[in-house]
Amino acid sequence: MTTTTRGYEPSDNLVSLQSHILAEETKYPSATGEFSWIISAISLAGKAIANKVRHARLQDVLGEAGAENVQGEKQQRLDIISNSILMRCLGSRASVAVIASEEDEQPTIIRRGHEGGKYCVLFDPLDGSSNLDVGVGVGTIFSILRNDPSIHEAEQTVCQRGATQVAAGYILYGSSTLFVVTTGHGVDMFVLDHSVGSFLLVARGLKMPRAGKTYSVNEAYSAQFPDGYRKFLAYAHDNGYSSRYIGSMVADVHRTLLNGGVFLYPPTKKNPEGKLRLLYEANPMAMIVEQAGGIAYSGDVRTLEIQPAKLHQRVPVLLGSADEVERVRSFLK
Ligand code: AHM
Ligand code: MG
Repeated sequence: MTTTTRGYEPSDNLVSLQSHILAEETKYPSATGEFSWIISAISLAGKAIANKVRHARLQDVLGEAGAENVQGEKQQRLDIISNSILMRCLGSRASVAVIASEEDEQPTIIRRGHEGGKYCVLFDPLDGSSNLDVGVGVGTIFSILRNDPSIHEAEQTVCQRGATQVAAGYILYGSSTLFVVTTGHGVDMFVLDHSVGSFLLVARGLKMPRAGKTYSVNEAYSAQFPDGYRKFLAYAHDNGYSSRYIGSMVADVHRTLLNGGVFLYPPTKKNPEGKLRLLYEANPMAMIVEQAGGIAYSGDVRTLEIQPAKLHQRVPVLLGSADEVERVRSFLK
């Protein structure tokens, strides 16, 4: 196999996500195969959500649902549909202990540890959904944690440091449907082939560029950013950087992963803690980025080291190519 300039090995053989995860599991003699059932549930949900997203305008399911989620954000009809698809796909899998979603106030206990519940699955079912009406790429972000059977309270169970994630990933519903996942041994990327109905491996061991002169931030809020971020932006303006911001985290992080650069969502006056959620947005993206050789920080702490206090906790996000993240950090000191 050859390594391309994008820093990943293209896969010559036809390998589905399902068979890839099963093959990975055989490397661990103690693995029972239960974990692969969880990935298969997320992949099934991804196919169903991709289908809904593609047909949303034709089936007239775009627009707001008329309700707000627990975080006071307007729910789109597709947020609710995607949430329910994930719940239905994951709810039947034997090893799922707890499910937690951006759309639900509290995590749902599916089964206790003594009933076989081994894993907690956290997700943002349809991130960037306010972009749906205009046909922009949106995504599902997920994080998988081990269930500690000695903890009985669901929110406490899922409040684990990102460094303990067993797996993390996202599905991007864009010009193609992509499944990007890590189980802690590099990052692999799959594309949904509608003709065979499977996510097929297109890149194994994806590595992001070490540097990249692109920054991705909602610059309209820059007057509200802490000084260091504004100094970095001034530096970027003077040093030939480009700006790319879709306003859909999965799409913006995916571009940063492939092309390099830095993605930021700093604290603002409106969101002094940052806007993005630690457990099901920042942590899974941080794991993916670090596994691809990048860096992820929230303020002056490595995102994956933060001990969460609550399910819907927000954090500032700074992630991307190692050199670029370090450059931003040098302005923040
Ligand atoms: P959501 O989870 O309610 O969809 O919000 C998260 C989205 C991210 O996808 C994106 O990075 C960010 O909000 C954009 O926020 P803003 O419009 O403030 O730039
Ligand atoms: Mg979101």
